[in-house]
Amino acid sequence: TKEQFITQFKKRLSEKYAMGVEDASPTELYNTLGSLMHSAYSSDRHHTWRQYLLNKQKQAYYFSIEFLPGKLMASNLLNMDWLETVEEGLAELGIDLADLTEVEQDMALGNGGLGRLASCFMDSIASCGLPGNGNGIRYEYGLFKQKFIDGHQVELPDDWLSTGNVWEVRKDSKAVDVCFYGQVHLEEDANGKLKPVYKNQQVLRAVPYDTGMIGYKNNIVNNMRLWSVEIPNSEESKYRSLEERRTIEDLTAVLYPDDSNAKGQMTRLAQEYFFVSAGIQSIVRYYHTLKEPIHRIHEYVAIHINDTHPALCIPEFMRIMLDEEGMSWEEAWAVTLKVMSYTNHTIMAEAMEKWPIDMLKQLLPRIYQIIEEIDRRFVEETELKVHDRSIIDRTRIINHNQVHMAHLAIIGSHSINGVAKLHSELLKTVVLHDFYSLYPARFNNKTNGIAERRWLQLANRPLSSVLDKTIGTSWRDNPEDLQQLLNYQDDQKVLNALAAAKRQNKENLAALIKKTQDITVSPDAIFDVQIKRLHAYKRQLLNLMHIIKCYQDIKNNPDSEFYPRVFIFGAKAAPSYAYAKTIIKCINETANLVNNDPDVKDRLKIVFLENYNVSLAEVIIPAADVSEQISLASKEASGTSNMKLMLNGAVTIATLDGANIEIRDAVGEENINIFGITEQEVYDYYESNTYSAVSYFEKDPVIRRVLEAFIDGTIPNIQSEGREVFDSLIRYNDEFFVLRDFESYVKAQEKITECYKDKRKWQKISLINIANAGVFSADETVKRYADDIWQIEPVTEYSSKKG
Ligand code: TH1
Repeated sequence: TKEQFITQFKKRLSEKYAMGVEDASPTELYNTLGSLMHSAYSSDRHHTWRQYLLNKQKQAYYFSIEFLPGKLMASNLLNMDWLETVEEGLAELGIDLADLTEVEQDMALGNGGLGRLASCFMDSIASCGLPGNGNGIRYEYGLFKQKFIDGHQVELPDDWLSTGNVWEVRKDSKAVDVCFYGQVHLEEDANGKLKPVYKNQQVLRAVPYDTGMIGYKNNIVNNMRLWSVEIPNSEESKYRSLEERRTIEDLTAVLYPDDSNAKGQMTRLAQEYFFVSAGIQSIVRYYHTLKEPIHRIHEYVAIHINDTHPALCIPEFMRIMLDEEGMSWEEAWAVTLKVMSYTNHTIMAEAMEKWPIDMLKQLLPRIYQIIEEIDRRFVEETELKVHDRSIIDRTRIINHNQVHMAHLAIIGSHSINGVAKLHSELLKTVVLHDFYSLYPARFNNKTNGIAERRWLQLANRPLSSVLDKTIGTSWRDNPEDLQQLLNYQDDQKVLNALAAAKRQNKENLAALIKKTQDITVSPDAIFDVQIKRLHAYKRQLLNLMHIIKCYQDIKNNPDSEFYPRVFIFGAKAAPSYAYAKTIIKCINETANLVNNDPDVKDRLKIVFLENYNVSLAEVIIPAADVSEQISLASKEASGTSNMKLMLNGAVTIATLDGANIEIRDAVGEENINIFGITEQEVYDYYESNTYSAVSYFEKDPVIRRVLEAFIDGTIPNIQSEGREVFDSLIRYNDEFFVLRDFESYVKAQEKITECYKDKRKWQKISLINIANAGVFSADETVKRYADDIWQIEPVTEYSSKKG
């Protein structure tokens, strides 16, 4: 109760800081609340763990080199069913919960969609009562903080642990050793079995930090285990200089900020092996406590490989089965295949991870031997199956002095899935077609999903309360119940209430924009939002070109009617991705020009919010009117901001790419704005080699005028950047067909403006989007993973109540 909470809170504050509420800072109050919550869910956590152990339940382990939870306090309070009580209790003490959550640093151990998906899954797995855990790296520095200086992106370190972390628990007793480098050879042991003998290995200690993943009002608390590197006591004498120690500690120091762009670096490879080896060792160690025979481990353990970064799970698991558990190759391979499953998240060629043989051999000599043997057997086996030998060349793991990680992941997994229907189809028919012909039964689709509790209940309180009043509260437990909203699509009172909630969120975002960027925007304008990593294929440039066209239209005809719009961007560029940074500079300079031009009369505003992250997304998404999902068809595997924006009532403008197609199917053609060429047309262009960007420049005066603005000084301060953009389109023939799609994009934008002017029509479309967003709940997605891939089951009612 509220009274109990107040008593406990004051007591804890006094114990921790010897202070009263009046003297404590927000940080001290935050830490006090966090510590109180931690004590409260710890018994559930222990109990959940005991249940899994006693029931010997099969558990899934989600291996991901990225997790992007954002802030945990509010979502933990919600899931613990403490939110209201704590808010009221704190209010009584004169404290605003929002001031405390403000103190929390975003946990940003991921780049974008892939890492955020992993965290949405962690929430949903626990909320569905499923036995599943995360395994990853505890980076000391998360994704860089982005600043704009003269319109350029500048990266600053994200020292997120400097203020402590109330949610994690260091588990010294669960630490394991991970070995690198050295030499290895095989020797026969007493039983005539070949065993590896190592020389000159580097031994590092992996220390786990566990964070409870709290289920939604179900008393289940799963675990996200993140590993940190240390120098083992036994090795202390070896690393005497500060520099030597530093190179070791670097292993878990920073997250690689490359989104879908593999980077050939030893530290990255060592990171991959480090968390894979530590995770698998701790799983096998736990398995032995069950006292079940090792050849049945697949009945108790499922390991999921999130993109190829953890693909070394396969040879590492083999290594332990062979070298430590004494299995034969055939036995070890049989269980490995049953344990492992893999998700592919992109078809972009440059994201296909490959490592030079020499690097792998040097860093992980035993693992390399095992990969060689997997490859040898794959070739031997496949030769018997196929007529056309060239297929082997295209599918084997080791080729052209490189180890192909996707091939390793596919050959060693019983399930391979894409993340949206179109993406999974393209895997089968194009990108992984050879593998599909070898192993058709392994391929399946699991369309991504989102943690709807965070993205609606927590992020959008005004909308949540309208929903409660209109359709009751069952949607909070069962997002599919949002469908009931469809009964009110012609109810003007409900439509008005939804519009009022949107208005409140827009005012909130407008205030944030004023505070952080000192730009005044009107909530009467259309809020048009594109939030995602900056990447050429995502085509922020297409958006910018349309904005420039609007600006030129206004300049040419200052008194013509132009419906006010605010174009809002949030995006980080990989620090090494020069072209992406160029686009950022161009958007920022265009913003400077447009926002300060008196002719515009505030009808057009451009806001590029700095440092886009989960917390900022929670403010932007509820305020969006228009959702920009404009990647070149076939390039965006799924997208997930598309789902979050739809759930919050934004109307989508989209190409037929990724999950946009499934959004269209859910809302109907009339309630989404589709434009642009299809994936088939993209492939036709590749095949016929007939695309000519310059012809659009020559024949379309609008395109010509817009592109000239990049190089003729219209937009100031982008001499080199404007030229670079211009050349990318005209000289290098526009790799992502921006000019091809421009005209249909402009038409779709004009349709949006017309539609928005008809308030009632717009509100109805917005309602239909909210009502149909339930299908994208990550709860449903993880249940499909659980049933089809992991074969894990929820804790039973009976055993979960015991205790
Ligand atoms: C993203 C995809 O680009 C996006 O379409 C998808 O919705 C999301 O994953 C979740 O499935 C990817 N992020 C990365 C990051 C790295 C490498 C590949 C991908 S694909 C580092």
